[in-house]
Amino acid sequence: MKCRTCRGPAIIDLKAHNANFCAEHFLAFCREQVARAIKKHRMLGPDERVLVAVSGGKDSLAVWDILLELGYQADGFVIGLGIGEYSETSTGYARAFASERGLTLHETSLRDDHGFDVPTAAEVTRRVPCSACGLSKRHLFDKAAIDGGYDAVATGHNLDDEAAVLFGNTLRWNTEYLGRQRPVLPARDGFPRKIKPLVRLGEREMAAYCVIRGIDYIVEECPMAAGNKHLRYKEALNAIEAESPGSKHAFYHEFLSKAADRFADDAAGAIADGTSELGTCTRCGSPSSNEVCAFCLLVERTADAVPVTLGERRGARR
Ligand code: Q46
Ligand code: ZN
Ligand code: ZN
Repeated sequence: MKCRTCRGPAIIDLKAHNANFCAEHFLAFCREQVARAIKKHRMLGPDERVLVAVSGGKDSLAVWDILLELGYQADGFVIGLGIGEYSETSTGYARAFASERGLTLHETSLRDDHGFDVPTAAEVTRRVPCSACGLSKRHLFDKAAIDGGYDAVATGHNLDDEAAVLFGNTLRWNTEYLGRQRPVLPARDGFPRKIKPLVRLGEREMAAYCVIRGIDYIVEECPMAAGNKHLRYKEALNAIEAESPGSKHAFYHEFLSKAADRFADDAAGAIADGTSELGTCTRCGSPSSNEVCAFCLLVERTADAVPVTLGERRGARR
């Protein structure tokens, strides 16, 4: 097995790209894939500042590292979600990554700064934990980016994530989501631009990237992800990919080039409906179609709740 670039011994084979690489040229390949995604989808200008939504997992630390390697001004932001030991460990990896490299990492804690955590919010709202978690992350990342004057928020969503979401949206022909499933969401109405620079790289590549770069990350999945249907979609796509390498890439990227525009009206209609009277949350100042935004309502609803510790959650509905 020889490196495609230098013909030296290769350490990784990428069947989807019909290529093998040595460590040095694999890193160069990853950077090139991110640079191509940024250019093709016009994610960032050369002098723009980007805030990376960091979780402590491989994808978010890798995207931060690659953006810096490509010369972008990238700071990190991590949220303490209060999911027991998982959150403490993952935040620890984010802090270690930043401090070893002298980077700026902004932090907030749901429990310390907002009076609740994800397991308690799930119990109070009687919904899946990812619902309150996703709402909190979107709100806090958006607000941190706007308040900090960043041009965009970058997330570590990779090709496997995006293909799995696309698979779910296609299975149900959820045309509104299909119209919105883009690697870039432009800034609008007080929300920052959102970018996904890893859409050309998969999970296996990101894990290899971190190992080669010496980036320590949390390997365990979030304990609240169990039963998540996206995990099942990923397994299904992995089975197809094993038989037919390159399928995931084609599924997602051909969707972007050939089909996404066909659903633009569905997405535009939904955005217009939801934001036609967009004002400002009277409590936090974020854009909101109601007097009080969904995050501030969650803070209010959870204010008097007895904190739930993991393993104690009962009777929550999916
Ligand atoms: S952290 Fe939060 Fe994820 Fe855990 S509770 Fe769900 S959304 S699975 S990326
Ligand atoms: Zn090489
Ligand atoms: Zn608010």
